[in-house]
Amino acid sequence: MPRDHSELKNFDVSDIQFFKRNGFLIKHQYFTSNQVSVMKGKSESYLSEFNKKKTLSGEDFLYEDSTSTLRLVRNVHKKSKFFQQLAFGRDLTSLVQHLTGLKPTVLNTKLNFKSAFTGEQFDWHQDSIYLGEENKNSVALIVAIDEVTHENGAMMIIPRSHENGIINVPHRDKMTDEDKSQYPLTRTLNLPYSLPNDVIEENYRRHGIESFVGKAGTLFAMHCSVFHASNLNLTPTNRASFLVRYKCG
Ligand SMILES: O=C(O)CCC(=O)C(=O)O
Repeated sequence: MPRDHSELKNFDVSDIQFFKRNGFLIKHQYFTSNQVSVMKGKSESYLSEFNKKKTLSGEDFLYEDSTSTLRLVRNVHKKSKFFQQLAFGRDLTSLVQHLTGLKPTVLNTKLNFKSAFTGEQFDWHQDSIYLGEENKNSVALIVAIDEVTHENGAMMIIPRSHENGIINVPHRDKMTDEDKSQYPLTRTLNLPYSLPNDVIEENYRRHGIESFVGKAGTLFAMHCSVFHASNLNLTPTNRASFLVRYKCG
């Protein structure tokens, strides 16, 4: 997918400073509407395949807790040449290199669907606890395939929370009653490691919450130790995104 790299050439040193300090960055309209419509077609083919067969099997296909809606597809770069080229291509890898000063390697990829009416929440968590200590400074790039609004379950992040490093939290199946009382009553089954309320509260008091909102084609960059979450999507609009995590250095 050829792209004009002029934005990268104009990449401001203040973008890099902002990312280093806050652990995130938003680049609006990073991809053109033509590029986005190709991505949208490719991501919707998973949904139409699902609707045809009413199932897509394999451990990479994950469903919402309370409906048969497709929640996400893991390892899309192994299933689709298009997403492979996007994940490994210069559009994204050169951005990560600019932000971190380090050579990125693709760790994994995902399509998150967050479908209209049925897309469920992601509890507060850090990606780095799933990636391991050796990958704690990885970077996630998230491409908005649909417009992300405050209403349709935008990702919320706590700026500067990557400064905490990895917070050691218990697996949900190994929690004591005391541990459980520190968490929201309703939790998604899909995230065994999530962050307790007091950790969120302390960081929120210091740095607040920002939302990843933007039109389709916006690019969100996030340090993988940043605390983040998202709500249900009760709107009639889908909110799909393509996510790549890069190990840096
Ligand atoms: O897309 C979202 O709402 C959240 C995604 C997320 O937190 C993740 O994939 O780790």
